[in-house]
Amino acid sequence: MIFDEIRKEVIQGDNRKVQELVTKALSEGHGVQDILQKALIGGMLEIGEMFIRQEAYLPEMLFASRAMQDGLKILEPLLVTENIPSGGKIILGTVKDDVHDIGKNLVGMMFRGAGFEVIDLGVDVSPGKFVAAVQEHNPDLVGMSSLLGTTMRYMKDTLEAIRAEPQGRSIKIMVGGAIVTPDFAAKIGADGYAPDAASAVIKAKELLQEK
Ligand code: B1M
Repeated sequence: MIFDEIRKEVIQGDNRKVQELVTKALSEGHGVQDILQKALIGGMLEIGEMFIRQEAYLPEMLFASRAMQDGLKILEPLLVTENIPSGGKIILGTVKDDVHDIGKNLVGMMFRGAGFEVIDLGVDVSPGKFVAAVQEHNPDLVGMSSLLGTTMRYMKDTLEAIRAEPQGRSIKIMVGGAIVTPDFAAKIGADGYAPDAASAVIKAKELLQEK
């Protein structure tokens, strides 16, 4: 099955083969979401499990993530076809001390595809940097991503720092990332949580309608 082959090459970190196979899967008629979820993200989850079992180490995870992101480049034009201007400005970033950006990039891609203007602050974004961006861009929504148990607390710090700004109370704040749960989001006072990139778009639209 082609999805098994893609997962295997993601784990091997062979970006050229991943791109070839993703192109082949599309030409065979497989759906974009299936290729993304079952093959590319599936491969990343598998290498994560290997990392826990100490069958893979950081360099392998890094190569796998590059291969996954190169595969994603083939899917990107197909993921962002909706492109209707929606009149919403979103600031997006991975929180302080956290460099995981595959999920955040995917969320950003989907937001752009849904017509939002996205200002991506990148990774390891401190509360102060989020606040400076809020002051500069006056967004409708701030989205934070975290994948580590050690960094999710910065979501709370960032949220509180934004809320302390004059315009901060009217900005919707949304969180996500593998470690984040709906309970955690509610506990820190976030306006929204989404488990994946597609539902992040739905949630953001809901939140912006409330504004
Ligand atoms: Co890291 N890492 N990593 N890693 N890494 C995890 C997260 C881990 C679960 C692996 C494991 O142990 N099984 C573990 C965290 C454990 C924990 O805290 N509970 C871990 C660890 C421990 C670490 C280091 C500490 C390892 C070390 O140094 N000893 C280190 C930390 C570095 C740092 O950040 N300071 C580290 C480093 C790395 C790499 C750099 C090698 C690499 C990242 C490369 C990159 O991102 N450019 C990496 C990778 C690749 C992973 C795994 C394997 C894959 C993550 C990923 O890309 N998933 C990961 C294992 C896993 O998650 N099972 C792991 C695919 C991606 C599409 O999913 O990001 O969850 P995700 O995003 C989803 C949703 O969560 C959601 O939508 C996305 C799309 O559906 N979403 C949002 C994300 N953000 C959202 C925001 C929203 C809404 C939804 O609203 C705003």
